[in-house]
Amino acid sequence: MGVTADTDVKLRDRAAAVLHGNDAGAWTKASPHLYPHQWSWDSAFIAIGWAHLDVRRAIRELEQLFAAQWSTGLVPHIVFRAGPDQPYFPGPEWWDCAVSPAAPPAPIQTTGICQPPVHALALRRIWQLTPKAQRPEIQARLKALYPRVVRWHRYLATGRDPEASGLVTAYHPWEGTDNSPRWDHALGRIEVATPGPYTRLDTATIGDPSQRPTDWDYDRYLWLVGLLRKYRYDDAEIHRHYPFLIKDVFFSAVLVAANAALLALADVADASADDRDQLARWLDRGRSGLAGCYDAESGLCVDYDVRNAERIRMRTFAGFAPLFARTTDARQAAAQLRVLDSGDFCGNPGFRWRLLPSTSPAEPAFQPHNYWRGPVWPIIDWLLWQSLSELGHSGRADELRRDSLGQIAGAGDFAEYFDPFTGDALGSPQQSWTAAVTLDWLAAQTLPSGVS
Ligand code: 2M8
Repeated sequence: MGVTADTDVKLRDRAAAVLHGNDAGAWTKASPHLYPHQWSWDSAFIAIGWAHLDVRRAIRELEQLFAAQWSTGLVPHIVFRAGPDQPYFPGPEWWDCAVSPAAPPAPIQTTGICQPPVHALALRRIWQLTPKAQRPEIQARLKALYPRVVRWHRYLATGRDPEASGLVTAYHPWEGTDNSPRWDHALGRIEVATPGPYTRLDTATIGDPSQRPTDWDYDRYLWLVGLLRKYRYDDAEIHRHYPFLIKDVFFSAVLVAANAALLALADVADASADDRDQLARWLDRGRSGLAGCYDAESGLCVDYDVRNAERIRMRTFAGFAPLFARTTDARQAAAQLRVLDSGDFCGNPGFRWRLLPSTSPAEPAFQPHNYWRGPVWPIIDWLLWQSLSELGHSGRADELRRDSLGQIAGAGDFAEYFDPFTGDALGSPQQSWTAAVTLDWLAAQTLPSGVS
């Protein structure tokens, strides 16, 4: 990473201190003030971080999250666990998930939407890092968790893909990349969004509203929650009536990688032949779904707006879905790598680090400070690093790892996101998942080959 081993040790200690600081015992706050509850994909990344400190604590994180799984298999995007002294908006009353018979019983309180399924990747990492002496215990816990993760993937492959297209339908911008310009057009069709009176807390916590979504966005986010509530979070009803249905290529790519990770753990988990067949079918279906969204001209994959029956041609990190899904098509991978390092993405001459921005600087919607509209997100570069390593592009993968560590060390904070031009920290400080992937990156140089 261009810094000394001594600096690495300090960075590791500081990253570990962030996880310990945000640790609530059996689950970890996504960040100390802005996000005081348990978030789904944050928890998966966090478990990867914990796995470098304590594999028991790591698997506990996932067990705790899956304790809030819905009977449909959905793993909710937030499990509300913090007390009233740590407010977050919108809280459980906005979601009112008790309207759904599928929601977990009180006192568990959750939202009714979900986030990308990074969990299987975390489970695999935990197993890879489990010391021999702890293998019997962790294997038993992994075996208990595995069928729940399969159920989660089944929900995504069925409830979220009634067309069996291999592509996951997202219901809400909060299903991962909140104010990404990928959603602008679909949100723009919602002319009247009157969710009722509300007070945001996020802009006050962050202090600089230009780093957060606008009120126009929040009106629509909350109005959509009202509709989901009206349809009692029932997937069939939602698919019949609801206005925001997007085939999300990034979410779908993570599911492909996650299905592969579950297959890799099938022997450890003693998975049934049926589950193995099913996982392999979802994996193939996901790959062909993504192949159908690939635009050879731009070299990027495109999302699809189901309600408006149109492709969403927006140059964002999601366009690299084939890479995130570890595409088996070598020509496609080569084309994607060329676009990745072009001036439209990592190769932009003004960038401080050669990292993947959330939105291309060539897009008119690009804003270098604003959340998912431009900044670099370490977890996204971590997913890309994993994929490139697995695809055999170890040189480029290692550059991503070193630049990511350089960015975090240089900014002096485990920030939520970073300005691509200056490398400055943005959003929430002490973000758990940034600390977690830092721990994984720092350990990567010492892991035996084949582990990353
Ligand atoms: C962000 O989203 C939350 C709502 O879920 C928020 O803005 O309040 C997103 O970056 C999301 O992907 C992430 O899981 C969450 C917690 O880090 O924050």
